[in-house]
Amino acid sequence: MTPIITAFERSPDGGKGLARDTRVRWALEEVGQPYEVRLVSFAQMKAPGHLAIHPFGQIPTYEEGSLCLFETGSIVFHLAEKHAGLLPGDRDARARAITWMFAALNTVEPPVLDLTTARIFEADKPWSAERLPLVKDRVRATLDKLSVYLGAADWLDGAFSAGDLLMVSVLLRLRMSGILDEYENLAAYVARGEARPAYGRAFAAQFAVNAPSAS
Ligand code: GTB
Repeated sequence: MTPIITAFERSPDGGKGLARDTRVRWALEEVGQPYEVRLVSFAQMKAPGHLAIHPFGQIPTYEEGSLCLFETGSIVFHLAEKHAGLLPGDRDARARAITWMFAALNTVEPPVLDLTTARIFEADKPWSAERLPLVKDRVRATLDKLSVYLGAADWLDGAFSAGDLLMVSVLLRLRMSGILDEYENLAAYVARGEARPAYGRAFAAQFAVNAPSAS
């Protein structure tokens, strides 16, 4: 059965691959699972048909027969449990990889999202210039520790895992701010993730839909 995911009909990022369907596409590509995509407009996301599978009216979703999932982390975890390649077999190593999935989404992503909000959506506010440095420093406080932990390792805990997939995806959102380049090892870590053939296929698939030149 070919799973179906949802993605923006046209992502506001113009094909940079920052919307969360790219994470799900990447996981599907890593495990070699073909998939179909249903593109949805903002209006469709808020309509009853989509709300029946995503209570908050967002993308991505994942449908596999009668199973409907939302929340990117849950979808990636489902794929990692169902297929080989994204979680180690050893019980303890698996628990650590899952811990990194949570760390990416619960510890690292919140300040990163806050920075996106501050840079893009609050840029015209009178208090923006005063607040932005504080928000950037909160991102740095997290990245300082992540950078020390990663050190010279290729991945967070041995082999590439779903934890790395989500962490690289979160860090990618920092590139435009310039903060990622302040951390040589984290920038190299993200580049390693992007160099994976599965990421390349996922990126190309979303780019084909969202690139400014796409019809
Ligand atoms: N916790 C949920 C998950 O992890 O799946 C969050 C899902 C979510 O925020 N989805 C966003 C969405 O549907 C798309 S990814 N937003 C529409 C809405 O809420 O009405 C967020 C996103 C959008 C665009 C960019 N971008 O242009 O760079 C980046 C990220």
